[in-house]
Amino acid sequence: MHTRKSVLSLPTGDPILVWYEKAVAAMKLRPITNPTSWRYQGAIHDYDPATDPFPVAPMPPAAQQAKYWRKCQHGSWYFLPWHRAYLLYFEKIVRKTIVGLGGPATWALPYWDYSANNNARRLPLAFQSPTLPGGGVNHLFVAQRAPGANSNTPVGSAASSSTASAMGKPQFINTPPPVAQFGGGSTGFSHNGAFVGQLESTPHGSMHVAVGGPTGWMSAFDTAALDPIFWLHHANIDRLWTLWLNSAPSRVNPTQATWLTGLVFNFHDENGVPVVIRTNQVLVTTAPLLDYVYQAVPGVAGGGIIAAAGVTGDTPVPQNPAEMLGATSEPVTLGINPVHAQFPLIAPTGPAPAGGGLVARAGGAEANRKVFLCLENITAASRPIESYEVYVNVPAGANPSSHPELLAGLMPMFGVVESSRGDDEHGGSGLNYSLEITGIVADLVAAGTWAPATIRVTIIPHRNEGDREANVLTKPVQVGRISLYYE
Ligand SMILES: [Cu+2]
Repeated sequence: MHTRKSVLSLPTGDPILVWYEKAVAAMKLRPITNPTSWRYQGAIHDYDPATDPFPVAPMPPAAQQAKYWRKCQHGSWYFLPWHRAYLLYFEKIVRKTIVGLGGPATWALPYWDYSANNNARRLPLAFQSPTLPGGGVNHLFVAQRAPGANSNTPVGSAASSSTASAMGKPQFINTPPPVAQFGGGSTGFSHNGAFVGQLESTPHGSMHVAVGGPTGWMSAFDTAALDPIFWLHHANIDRLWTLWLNSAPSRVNPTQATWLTGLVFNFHDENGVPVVIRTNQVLVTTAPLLDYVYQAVPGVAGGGIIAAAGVTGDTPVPQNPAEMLGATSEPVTLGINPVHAQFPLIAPTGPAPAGGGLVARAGGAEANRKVFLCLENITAASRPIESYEVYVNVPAGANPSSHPELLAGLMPMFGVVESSRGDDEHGGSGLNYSLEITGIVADLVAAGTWAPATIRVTIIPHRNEGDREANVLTKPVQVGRISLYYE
């Protein structure tokens, strides 16, 4: 059994990182026509000849590219199982490469738990320097990252690394019409798609852009996996899936056959041989094919080896149908300055969580009603800023940043350009987020400041704490519609 360890627990010069660097260097030397090469592995996630940092001929045949490249699953319930399979074969390729170089067959991918504390958001030191301690090129270094990322500044913010919202979701599958749950919505093949699940949004998307900044590789689908930190980031996301399942008996994976076996994932194994794998084959990480567990950070609750809980079972049905109480009537264009969108709300026909309902949340039919803000069809023609912060009912004239209690959440711009393009692999409808604001509305009701007939949404750029002055938004982002739902 292989153990994926926390990179935070590895001392400088630990063999896990030393051998990872050597393997990345070796994989970079392989031509892109070799499925075990660094660039081929990156192209499996996404590939765009227009943004390829190293365009060179020859390329793999078009039919091979069509079958294996540009297959990352986003905005979908396939997000977690597809990326688990992607990491699995990548790890096997790296391990075989390491063994070929004389390294240990016990090697396993480390994970980056950036949520552990504020210092944990510093990029691991082994990735920051362009040169190795003994001289020579460090192949874990990438220049195309957020300002400060390679000079030991914590990337992102406490908000962008927070797992609280994702881990608090009771269900895996997004609830219709647009309520984000843990794992994403029921879709077909989805290079980008419908509403993301909460884990895919934050911390996944928000930490992608925290590392990549406005223009770096980690901020776009087609370059993200070229950064060696990508794989440690996704190992952490994969670990959080297991932690979520282990956190309560009621937290279970979907049972639908379409999720379990309906989509075939095509990869190459460590020998460059084509393999086919489906969701139902990656649900238990201790199964012979996967053969790994996660090691928790010592001293953290639940410390010790984390074995996979491949739990599958029925998910509870929401008690109330969702109702839309209001929406913007025109698209909203985001910029560098705060943008406000105010729209009227009708009274709900079902039990009301707002007004009297939320006050009585402790019991009765209203107890389970929740309030969601949905932001749909978020598009941009070129790369904008990392993320936006969405606030509810900030008092007129006030600085939103000084009202963290009114922060509904983040809208990471990871993949916004790719998902705005209307080509064969991309829907063209942009990103879609839903943010739960039940707690904010309840607090406003309790304070007597909630006006049930209107809501005012304020959206401002969110930047890495370390480079607030360095990044300036230059490209506009459009939000097709903002709406409020009671579930
Ligand atoms: Cu990702």
